[in-house]
Amino acid sequence: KVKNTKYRLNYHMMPPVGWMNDPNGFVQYNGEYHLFYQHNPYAAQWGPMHWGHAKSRDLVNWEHLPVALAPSEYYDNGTIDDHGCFSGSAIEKDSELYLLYTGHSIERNPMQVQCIAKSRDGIDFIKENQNPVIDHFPKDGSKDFRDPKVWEYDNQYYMVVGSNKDGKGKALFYQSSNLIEWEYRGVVAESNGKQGDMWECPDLFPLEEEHALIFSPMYGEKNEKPIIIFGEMDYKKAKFSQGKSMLLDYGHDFYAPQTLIDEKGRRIMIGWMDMWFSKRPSEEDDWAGAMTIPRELTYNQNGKFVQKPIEELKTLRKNHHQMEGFDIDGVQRLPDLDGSATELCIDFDIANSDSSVFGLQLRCSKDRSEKTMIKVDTINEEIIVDLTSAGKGESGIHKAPYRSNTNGKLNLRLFLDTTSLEVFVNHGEQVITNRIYPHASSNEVDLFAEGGKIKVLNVDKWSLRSVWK
Ligand code: DQQ
Repeated sequence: KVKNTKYRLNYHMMPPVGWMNDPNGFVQYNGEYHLFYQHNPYAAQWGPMHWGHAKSRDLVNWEHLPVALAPSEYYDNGTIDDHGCFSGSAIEKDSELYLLYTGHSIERNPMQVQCIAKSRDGIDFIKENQNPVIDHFPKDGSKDFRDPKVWEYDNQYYMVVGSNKDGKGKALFYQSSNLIEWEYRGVVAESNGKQGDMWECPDLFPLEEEHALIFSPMYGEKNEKPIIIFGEMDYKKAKFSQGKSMLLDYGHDFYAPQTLIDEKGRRIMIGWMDMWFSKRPSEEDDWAGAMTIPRELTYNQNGKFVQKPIEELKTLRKNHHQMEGFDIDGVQRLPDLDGSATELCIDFDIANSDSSVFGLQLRCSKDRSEKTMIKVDTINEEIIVDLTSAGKGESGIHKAPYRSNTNGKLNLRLFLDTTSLEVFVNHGEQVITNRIYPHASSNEVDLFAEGGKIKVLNVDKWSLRSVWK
């Protein structure tokens, strides 16, 4: 059990105790959603990686399940995954659930190989006797060879594995008809020189007419913000044509996202809501790490790529409060909008306002010495999340570009939880995710406008209930 619940989240997935990083094996199996994750059950720090496990009927209410994979003991001849079961994915075949993961062993050369474990009930997993199913990186890769993501397309199984060579991050492409024997097909995509020298957790999937590739890039020892690239996938030539790209999230605490396709045909992504270099005050309470809310990846009516909080999150809402048509000039405290676990949806009318910097102060202490600021800078067209006075966590300033809609309006939808803030700009055109660690009593909300007034068209606020009690 955790020592103290003060930093525990209300409606985000988090480990029962111990450490959590990347989402793994995100899949719908027998109608239920399963989420596995990189987990150290014994400490609040990264260590020998296990696969933690939870399931859900709606991606909102979760049930923790026993650890699905653990590193195996070390024998004289070495083992495949004695230093950890690293990230990977899941797929169903002939009613069985297959987990594909990276066996990590620092005493073996090569250090990382790809492995399989199977289950009939989705709870107990048995590692395959044939492991590793890929026992060496190919000529285009290196000893960093990890995070297999598998999918089915035209009755074949495909897989991308993250790697690097010659200073470029790469997605290595494999094909199989049975999930056990894999043929190496080549480098399906690689860094254009500015997208990292190592790609972790690649995920390649169809998205409406095109395909999309997401990955978490490293630059030397430093992990950076995950990227999405849109393009065409040629399965015959084993090539992904790399078109437009963008950051998936502009915040500090978002890494290693993974997607699934569900029975409704939705492409849903979840990410680790933390980062390798984050401060984690909850470690003193014996836990660390959480997942973002699930986001549907789709296109809006103007054909723009958006990340939409999934519909099911609306079942968390209680105590609706609405405010319509008012101006803010200076700083104004709005007691009806307060709370530490809330959803706020606000429409601003920029075209008919004269303030060029406006926004919100959330998780404010009574005297405003502690606060998490969201500023809209209409001159530089930027949304700024300023954590300088946000409490114990990271204290950076995080900026995302935005375009106000053609009619000069801006929508912000905010998901606040005890120790997190996810900002969706213009219905998911940009997202900014951060962990914050204010005092539990810092619950006030201010709206502010500098150098003139801002017209607020509408505010909806809900308290969000806890799924963990
Ligand atoms: N985390 C895992 C690796 C992956 C990294 C190890 C990304 O498999 O590359 O815990 O955060």
